[in-house]
Amino acid sequence: MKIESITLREIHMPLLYPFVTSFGKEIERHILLVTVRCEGVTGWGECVASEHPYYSEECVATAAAVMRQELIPALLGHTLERASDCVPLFARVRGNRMAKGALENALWEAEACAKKVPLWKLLGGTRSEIACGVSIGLQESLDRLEEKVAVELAAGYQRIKLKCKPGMDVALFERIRNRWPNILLSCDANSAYTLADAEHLKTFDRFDLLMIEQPLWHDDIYNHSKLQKQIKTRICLDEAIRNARDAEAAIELGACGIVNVKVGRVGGFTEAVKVHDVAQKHGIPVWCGGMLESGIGRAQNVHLSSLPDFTLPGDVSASKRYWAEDIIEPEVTVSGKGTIAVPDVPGTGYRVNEDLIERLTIKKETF
Ligand code: OSB
Ligand code: MG
Repeated sequence: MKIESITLREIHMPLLYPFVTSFGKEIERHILLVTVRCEGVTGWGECVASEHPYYSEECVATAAAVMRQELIPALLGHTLERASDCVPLFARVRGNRMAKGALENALWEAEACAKKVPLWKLLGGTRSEIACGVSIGLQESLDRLEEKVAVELAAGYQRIKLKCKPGMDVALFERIRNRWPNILLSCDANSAYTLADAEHLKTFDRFDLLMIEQPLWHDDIYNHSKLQKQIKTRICLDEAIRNARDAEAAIELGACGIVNVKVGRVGGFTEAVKVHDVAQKHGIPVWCGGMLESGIGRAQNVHLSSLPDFTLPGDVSASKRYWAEDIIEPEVTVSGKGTIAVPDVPGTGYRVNEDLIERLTIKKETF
């Protein structure tokens, strides 16, 4: 695959509902998209960085700058055998994994199209449908939260994840557990607690949660291992797992019993598969996280979720939960039993709606 040109653009997409977490509120997504053209095929990639560097250090402005200044020049003109060959080309740029992931994933899509194989096959996937859960942001009231959960359960979703933070935790779990004693329920603190909250976090055990996601510092593994010794509920690490070495360290230290794999957070499909493999080797289940992706990232998450150790429902849900109109056709849909069929056609099986993307584009540069 000779890399002939790359387009970088920023689109703005209003969310159907604001998404509120312990670190902030999102009303409209600012999304960087990349298009890589090589010898007659085109691959699209989505950068999962947000407008603000609140979930991670990266944001739209830094990712665009690093792509423009470093990553795109490192790629242009090269001929790659396979998408993962971009990893050494990017290696001297430290961090900036979401920026790298967007370009790498576009190359995987291009490779799948060039070889006329489904993306899942290229990644090593084994399942034809994936299990879906939802992530429910902080709500204004418990009544509103309960209504939201009822809607998602009626739609068939197999796991409900509640965002939480100090002062908005036990009361939420109590309300939802009382009404639905047997559902798969988990929570995500996005680093809102410290080890001084260990006694309080212990009280979560009585709600029989599938996991508590990233309770402590975003960059911490060691303190999670201390916390895990004090609580029964399994810890799932999200923010703290940047690569397969982190996953190995976290698992061997006993810092988590479950790993959330976000392809952008770990820098692209090559590393995401490695994280999966490390967890699988240790008997630790993984699931695919979400970053409020547009259809491009969402479709790629569907394919990643088909790997064998993705045994828990992911945060990969229907396009219509987030967007009035998604930028792919068909949009991602979820069956009444909370599953998504993994398209078994060359590429991702979703077409990119370029007209709509043009209308949503704020900035565009071609290199
Ligand atoms: O921590 O998983 C998270 C969204 C933005 C940033 C971080 C997270 C999330 C979600 C949303 O939980 C999951 C989704 O895309 O549906
Ligand atoms: Mg999370």
